[in-house]
Amino acid sequence: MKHVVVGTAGHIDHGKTSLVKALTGTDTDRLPEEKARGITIDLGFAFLEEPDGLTIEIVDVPGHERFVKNMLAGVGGIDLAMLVIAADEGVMPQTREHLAICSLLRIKTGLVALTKSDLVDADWLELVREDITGLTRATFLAGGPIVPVSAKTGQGVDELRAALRALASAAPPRAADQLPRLPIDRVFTVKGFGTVVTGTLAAGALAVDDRVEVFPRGLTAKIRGLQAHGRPVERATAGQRTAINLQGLERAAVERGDVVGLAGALVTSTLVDGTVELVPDAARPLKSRDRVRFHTGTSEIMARVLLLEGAEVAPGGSGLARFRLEAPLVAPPGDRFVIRSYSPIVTIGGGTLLDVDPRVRLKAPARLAHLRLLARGGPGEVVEEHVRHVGGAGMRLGALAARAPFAPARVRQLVEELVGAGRLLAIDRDWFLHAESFARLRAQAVAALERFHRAHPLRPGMSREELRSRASGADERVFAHLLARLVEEGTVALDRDKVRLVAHAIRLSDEQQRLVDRLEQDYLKADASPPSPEEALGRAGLAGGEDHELFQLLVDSKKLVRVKESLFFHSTALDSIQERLVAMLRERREIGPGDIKDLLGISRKYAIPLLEYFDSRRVTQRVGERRILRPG
Ligand SMILES: Nc1nc2c(ncn2[C@@H]2O[C@H](COP(=O)(O)OP(=O)(O)OP(=O)(O)O)[C@@H](O)[C@H]2O)c(=O)[nH]1
Ligand SMILES: [Mg+2]
Repeated sequence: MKHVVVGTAGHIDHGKTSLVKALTGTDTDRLPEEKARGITIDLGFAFLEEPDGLTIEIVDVPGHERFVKNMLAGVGGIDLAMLVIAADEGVMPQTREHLAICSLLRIKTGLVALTKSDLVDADWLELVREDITGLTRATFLAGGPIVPVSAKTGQGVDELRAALRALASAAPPRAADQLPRLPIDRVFTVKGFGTVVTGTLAAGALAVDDRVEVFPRGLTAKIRGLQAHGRPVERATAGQRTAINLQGLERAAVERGDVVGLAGALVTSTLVDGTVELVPDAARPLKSRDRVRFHTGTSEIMARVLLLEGAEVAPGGSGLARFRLEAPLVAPPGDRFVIRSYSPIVTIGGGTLLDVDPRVRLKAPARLAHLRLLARGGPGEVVEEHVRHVGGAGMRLGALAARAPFAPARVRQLVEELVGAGRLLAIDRDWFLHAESFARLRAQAVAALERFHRAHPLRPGMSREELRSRASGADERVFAHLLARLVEEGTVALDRDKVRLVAHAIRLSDEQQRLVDRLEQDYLKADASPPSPEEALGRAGLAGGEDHELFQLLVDSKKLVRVKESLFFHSTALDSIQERLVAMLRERREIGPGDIKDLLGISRKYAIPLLEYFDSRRVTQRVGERRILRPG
């Protein structure tokens, strides 16, 4: 089963709708106003089912210059163009504009239907044919079929159908493995069913019961039913005209231009970067700050241009540009867009989306390098560039798939290759960091540790949390990964929550060593009645409290143990106190605070904190006011 979408194009009244009717039997002008005025206003849809499983979907567009906006919504999703030119009038303004639009959208193939041929003679037909050859010379229609036809007499209709079939058969099939995306072109309600949206499924596949989202509105819904050509189907694939019945969604909440995709899968953005090119016959150059109408898919959004490579783009020229959109855009990278000037409303150019979620603050040269790589790089380079671009935060696979112009499975494959080549680093199964970002984080961490050691030569290391915020503010998972790597390679050592460079060693001057020894001796001698840090430091001729770096040195090396608040004991003293306490408890089974006072010859000031300390160390257990040895 292959679906190929054909879009009509051409000047008003040149016979597009009549030709679609002659080909398919369907009158695509449905609106009463269309019937009354004899012109097409909005998109119409018909199809041809060929015996070999080929379906040719036809989107009929209006030719009136006031409805080019609708025409753009229709041709956004087509595979081939049928440019309809009336033989009696020949090439007219919208013939040119529609052809330019199809060219800007990079439609690859198509033909010219030289219609109303019943109204002219053979000589005239030949003249018009020459004109058309001139018109299409440098376009995708160059050398393509020009089929004289008449919707009135039926002459040439079979030849036209055959030519369409040949082109459709040769058109490359659309990839069904891409993220599904259906730009909505119509919304209506069906009694008893609720909201139905229709559009051409631009990529991927959708199935009944899929959880979808209407972007950019953030509305989620379940697909209750799918229809193609008025028949229910379980699954719709790229290229198919599809009607989706959305469960639990208000009709009023959805509009043409919105996009149906899998919940959470697509990027919504008001800032996009891409290439831009101007049609050769544009009336004036494109300048930064110009306000334009930006068309992709079925949407039209007002936007301001910011040119990134010079002050202006001349007619026929091109460059890189940023568009600041006045409403959120939902379009995949790689998509083509068309721009029309704000006033007069004429098509002036188009381009390719390169980055649909660009970083706002980035120096101009870096931004240009980034976009040039996205424009010209191979698939692996493009994927790598996206991950490199986000820096130390790394990127989730889902986010990457929405920002890179490849199918999700292909993105995963490319990422895995890059991990294998050491260009990317896997934080987990679907979270990746660029090797350069990782190297930068690593350098920041090492530099922060060096600075810390220089500023605090007597401290054993930096707190892990402080390092994380100083070094980069890296995400906890990324930071854990970084630390593990640094430990593994032998650069840093981790002692509980303290991180230090392995190369760092505490070196004391003779004087510092003498003072530390003196402090330690003081605590050793004091045994079970230790001084306060202030007292001990004072006796050594130093000012300060427990934060004093020489004092901390004894705490860090575990020679002094904090029993409570600023009450420290020498560890040797504490061991001996514990031994004596345990011995006494073995003998007496239970003791009160007075007993320990007597045992150690200390005041209540020390006795109570010591007992609580041993309780917390699970040596003793409190029973009322008394202690017993903790069983086990
Ligand atoms: N003699 C003759 N008249 C035709 C032919 N095809 C269309 N017409 C007439 O041309 C007029 C316009 O035809 P449409 O098919 O509505 O033209 P259109 O291109 O769809 O017009 P828009 O959608 O408004 O741009 C109608 O009056 C048709 O009857 C043809 O092959 N021969
Ligand atoms: Mg029409």
